Amino acid sequence: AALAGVVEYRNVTFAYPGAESPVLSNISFTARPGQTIAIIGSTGAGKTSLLSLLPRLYDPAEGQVLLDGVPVDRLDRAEITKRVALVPQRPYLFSGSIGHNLRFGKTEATDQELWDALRVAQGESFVREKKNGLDSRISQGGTNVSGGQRQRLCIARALVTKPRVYLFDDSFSALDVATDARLRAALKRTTSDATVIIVAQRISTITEADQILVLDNGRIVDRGTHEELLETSPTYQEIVES
Ligand code: M5T
Ligand code: MG
Repeated sequence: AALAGVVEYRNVTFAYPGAESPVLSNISFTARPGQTIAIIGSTGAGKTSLLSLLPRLYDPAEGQVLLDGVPVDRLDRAEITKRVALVPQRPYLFSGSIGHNLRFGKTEATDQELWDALRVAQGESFVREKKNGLDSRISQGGTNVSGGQRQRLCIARALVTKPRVYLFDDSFSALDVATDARLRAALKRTTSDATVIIVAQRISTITEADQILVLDNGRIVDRGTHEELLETSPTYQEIVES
């Protein structure tokens, strides 16, 4: 299908503007609809930078990032936004109601769509417990919700847009292990034909990924399933043991 959501990075090298050395070198991988690709690696390895190239927060110096076979620099930005949802590492809530925050990517979404997204994101009960539900106010920067609630609201916000591709940058780190597991199981059910790329710190978040990319110093040093990497990748073993 033409709008399937196939993501391909082809020999991508990237340096931040003004920086001397690249933060990503020769990155190649493909993520297909129905798949979950996980990216793991120590702090500063380049995980956030890698994700940022698909929605074109930056463009690579060399190589190509393709969406459904088309280099993203040839796509309309609105087209990319419609198909790709990035849940950033520091998700942002602005002052306004919860509903207003959830409709950020799709202003015409119905209340039902918001509740459906909240249910998947494990945010339904804490929003229901608030006196004003979806009309409850969030203060500037989301300071009146917890870190885990903020993560779940931002995941729900992404779900509302029903994208073809989800990019989760460390989006489950503030959740306890049980909530993390429930959320990902619900996500898998509702996004079963979407392409999912997950950056994670916690190994339990990614053990079921179809492929795990081990990023070290801007390079993919190993790739495989959890079981394969346990056998073959010293870098992965170090992360598992840390
Ligand atoms: C990789 C540098 C950063 C690091 C390298 C976001 C950002 C990063 N960097 C910049 O110079 N400018 C920027 O705007 O790039 O950083 P990362 O991609 O953020 O790494 P990570 O996501 O794997 O790390 P973490 O801590 O989120 O696990 O040298 O200084
Ligand atoms: Mg990061």
